[in-house]
Amino acid sequence: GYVPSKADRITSLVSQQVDLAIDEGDIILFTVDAIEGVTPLDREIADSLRKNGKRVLLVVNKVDNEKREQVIYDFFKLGFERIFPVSSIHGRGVAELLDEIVKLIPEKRLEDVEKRIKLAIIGRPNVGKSSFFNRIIDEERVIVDEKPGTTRDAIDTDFEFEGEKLTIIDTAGIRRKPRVRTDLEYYTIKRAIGALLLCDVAMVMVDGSV
Ligand SMILES: Nc1nc2c(ncn2[C@@H]2O[C@H](COP(=O)(O)OP(=O)(O)OP(=O)(O)O)[C@@H](O)[C@H]2O)c(=O)[nH]1
Ligand SMILES: [Mg+2]
Repeated sequence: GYVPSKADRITSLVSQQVDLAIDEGDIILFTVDAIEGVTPLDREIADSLRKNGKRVLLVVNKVDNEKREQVIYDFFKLGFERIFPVSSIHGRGVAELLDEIVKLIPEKRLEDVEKRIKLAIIGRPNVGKSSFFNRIIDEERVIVDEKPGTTRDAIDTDFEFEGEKLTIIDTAGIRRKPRVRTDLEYYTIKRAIGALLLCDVAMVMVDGSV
């Protein structure tokens, strides 16, 4: 039979985390690091994102000055049509990105006017996802509430931009070797609780042999 190689297993762990993280959002903000450049893990994440049909915007963070604009072209390697250079520290490019996000919304809103569009920030550790999250909510501070994730640092915050109701979600950094017990379990448990809240009858199954 088919024996997955170590490389396959590593890839699937990455795509597993990508799938779980993107499930959280309607629009995915795939964040990469201009100082580090394109890394193999960025490529893996990009490949996993392509397999999924969600709308993805490539955000190149840490573009703090014009000089650094020159390195962003390298990120076209990741296969996205457009690149959004931002600096979470200085705030460069953030308004342009939010404008683009708002442009993507109308189609969705026709279906359900009350639906909040969820933006999920995903990417490998240390690219500046949390800094980017903070920058967005600081700039557009019409925050309704902030919900910390259980044990993970996954946090979502409601905010408004140009009259649009949005939610932004900071997710755990995607790793080659996820901290399975925390990163993956967080989403699994969250989903199980979600199902429990939606159902009318919950069946509890126990192991009679113990
Ligand atoms: N120069 C520069 N550094 C930045 C920028 N944004 C974030 N950083 C730095 O990048 C480092 C990581 O930032 P975080 O926001 O914690 O990164 P993260 O992606 O949330 O990391 P994980 O939560 O571990 O996945 C910190 O030292 C930040 O100060 C930026 O726009 N420019
Ligand atoms: Mg973070």
